[in-house]
Amino acid sequence: MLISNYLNEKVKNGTVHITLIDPMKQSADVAGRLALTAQEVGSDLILVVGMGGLTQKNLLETASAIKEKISIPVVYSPVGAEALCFSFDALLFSSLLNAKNCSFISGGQSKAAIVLKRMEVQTIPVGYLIIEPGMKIGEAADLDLIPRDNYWMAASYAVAAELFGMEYIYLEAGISAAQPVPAGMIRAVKKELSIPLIVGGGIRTAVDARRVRQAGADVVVTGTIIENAGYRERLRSILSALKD
Ligand code: 1GP
Repeated sequence: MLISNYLNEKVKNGTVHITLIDPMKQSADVAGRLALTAQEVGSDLILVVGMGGLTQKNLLETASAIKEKISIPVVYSPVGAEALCFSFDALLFSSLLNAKNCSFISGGQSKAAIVLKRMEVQTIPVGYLIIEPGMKIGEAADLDLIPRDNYWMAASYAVAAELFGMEYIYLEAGISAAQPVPAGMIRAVKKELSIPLIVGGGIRTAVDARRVRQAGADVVVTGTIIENAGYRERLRSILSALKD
């Protein structure tokens, strides 16, 4: 299955939900169980992202534990070239466009590019933009950070990414951000784009999810909510706000 076709079809039919799992935050077995819950509740795709200290072993074990349990696609988004694994259905090939450190824009990606092409790995080109506060990734990348009230700056970067040929734009407030990307910014970016918009970071409740969806997000990513007790119900209420 071509994952970009799968995603495009889903986007045509409504808002897509992605559950983000960081292999460093739980054992591989637990990651598999979380992915299964996400699938049962209605998530469309699992995105594996290792935010810090990801090892090859960890990634391989988590990938196989998740793949064993679920049938929805599992996609890997490498932060650098720290660990690679070919058992994912596809790879988000993201460029962090508002980084000042060029290893986040194209340097890290170039280290893996030839191998990915030779192995015929499906890659989905994504223009990734970090919005204030940005959290951990913001600190690591040394950013031209987009302030929460600078809608023009966000839209300008997003349109530049579209013109570069990216298939998706991803507005990221940061893992565990206190608030999601502002609805006004999502609206302003969406208005300028002809490609789908992914929004993530700080989405904790059904109210957040509905706001982000109504502002124009085509794809909504949540991560942290599955790390806490009661995650099945919380995820269920987010999914109902996105899919009703
Ligand atoms: C996906 O970074 C997010 O874009 C995940 O953020 O952990 O805050 O849901 P949360």
